[in-house]
Amino acid sequence: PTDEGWWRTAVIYQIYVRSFADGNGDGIGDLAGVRSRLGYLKSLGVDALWFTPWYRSPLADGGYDVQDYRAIDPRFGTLEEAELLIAEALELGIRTIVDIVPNHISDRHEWFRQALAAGPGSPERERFWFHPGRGADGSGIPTNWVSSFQGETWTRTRNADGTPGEWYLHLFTPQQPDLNWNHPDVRREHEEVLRFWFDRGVAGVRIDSAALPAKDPALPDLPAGSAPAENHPHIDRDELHDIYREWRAVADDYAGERVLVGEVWLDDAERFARYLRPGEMHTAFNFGFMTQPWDAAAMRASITRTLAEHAPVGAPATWVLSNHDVTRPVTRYGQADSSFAFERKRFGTATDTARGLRRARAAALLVAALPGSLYVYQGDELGLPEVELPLDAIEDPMHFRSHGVDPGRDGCRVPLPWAGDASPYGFGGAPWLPQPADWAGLTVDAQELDPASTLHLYRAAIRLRREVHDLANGELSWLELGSDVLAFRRGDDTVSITNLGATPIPLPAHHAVLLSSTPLDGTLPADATAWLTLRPARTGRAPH
Ligand code: TEU
Ligand code: CA
Repeated sequence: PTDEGWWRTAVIYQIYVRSFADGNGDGIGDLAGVRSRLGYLKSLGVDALWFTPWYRSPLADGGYDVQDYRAIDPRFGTLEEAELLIAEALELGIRTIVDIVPNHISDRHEWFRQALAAGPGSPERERFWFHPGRGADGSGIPTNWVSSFQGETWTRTRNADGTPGEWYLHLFTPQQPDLNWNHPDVRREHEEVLRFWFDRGVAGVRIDSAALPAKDPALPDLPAGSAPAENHPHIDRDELHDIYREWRAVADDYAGERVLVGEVWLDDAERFARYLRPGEMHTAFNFGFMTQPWDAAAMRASITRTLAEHAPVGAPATWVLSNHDVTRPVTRYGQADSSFAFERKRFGTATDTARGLRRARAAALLVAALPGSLYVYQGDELGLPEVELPLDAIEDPMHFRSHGVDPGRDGCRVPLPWAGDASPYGFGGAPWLPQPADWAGLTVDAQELDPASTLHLYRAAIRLRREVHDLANGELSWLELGSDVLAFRRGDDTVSITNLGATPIPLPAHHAVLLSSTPLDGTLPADATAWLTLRPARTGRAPH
């Protein structure tokens, strides 16, 4: 495919490699598994695949601890297989996006091993943030920065003679030392990694934790109380924009469009949009829908804000209902308390899965009708719920913070069910995370046979999004159909209506139904979305 700007309206499917499909029966998803399921992805109609990190890694954080960017983790396959996969997907018209993690690397990466071996004051340590501790014996932590993972952001090393040594910075786990982006090696290496993958035909990169890599070299403490709005020591620093301009220049060196997709977690809309200025990233994830309750006013405000923040920089919006870090939509939307947070919780009986599924299906159609690109996290097209795992099965490091009170993120990373009545449901070998006993009805095979399934709904939505010109390209204008209704027109005559209220609402006169998340009987039920084509009312003018 050579169409320019393909990413502006693309549907991008996120593959969590470890849990997608297992080709060799060891219970771990792999590239052979993905290659065997390319037909499935083609029939789903997606334009691109984003692979979470597939590089050699100890998997201390699911691969976001990269040991070697130029090798595929042996559990997932080989570099040759990755090249075949990229080429085979492209033959089907499907592009590939890989994940780049600039903030940190694995503590097993050769750079970090060299730094530990070379000791304090060595040039090898300058690629990271090594620092003496505070106090006469150096036992005080160098800054008071807080990690969203396990609290502490510094870990103390030992010297060659066994005595306590310097500390190193890690905004995530101790197995993920932060890189020093003031160091020329760090900049050069990442540009070479980009070229390495662009040379192998990948169409883009997803930039992990993109607002974090730059640090204030003075390493100041955070003030007590709230975080500073300006000049934060490690979030959203101005130097980042130079880095991404360099990356954009690398991408632009390649014929056809190589795309940069940023994971930019920032509350401030203007600061967020700065990453999307011309010459920087092409797009960035919009996490608005992951934090909005099932509420018409809140969702409309989020959509309006998103479109408004993108317009001035000319970047398309993106729409993301979930990913490998957050609770599955079926479970989120099934919570009794509609003011849910996306954070992981233990749900138990507080979740009404049937209602959650109705809403997740309605939300899927709602976002598929919005202008911009769309991300689908593997398994959402099957309506999978969050899995409440046995605590000893959980591997996610987030689980271990606060002494395991937080179940972590593995509940949305359970291997996919493809076929059959019992685990492993056609996944391959005995899955690395246990699958629930009641997933037989959710398998791909079962859903293929049921025209009302969530899989068929996603497939139809993605097809229509491409076929109906106005859905992909039309202007958006709001329709006022009541305070519990989200309704908008796309282009001249295509309309999406979502009923977030408790009772059915009448549909507009003179319409044809394009698609709906639930069967319609002349009205739109609660927790449902319908796509309609409006027809002009008969004017009574005589035909000529
Ligand atoms: O996540 C970035 C990030 O900031 C996470 O802490 C996020 O806030 C949290 O997971 C939300 O629940 C990215 C990756 O998506 C995540 O899987 C990695 O663990 C993290 O970076 C570190 O690389
Ligand atoms: Ca395997």
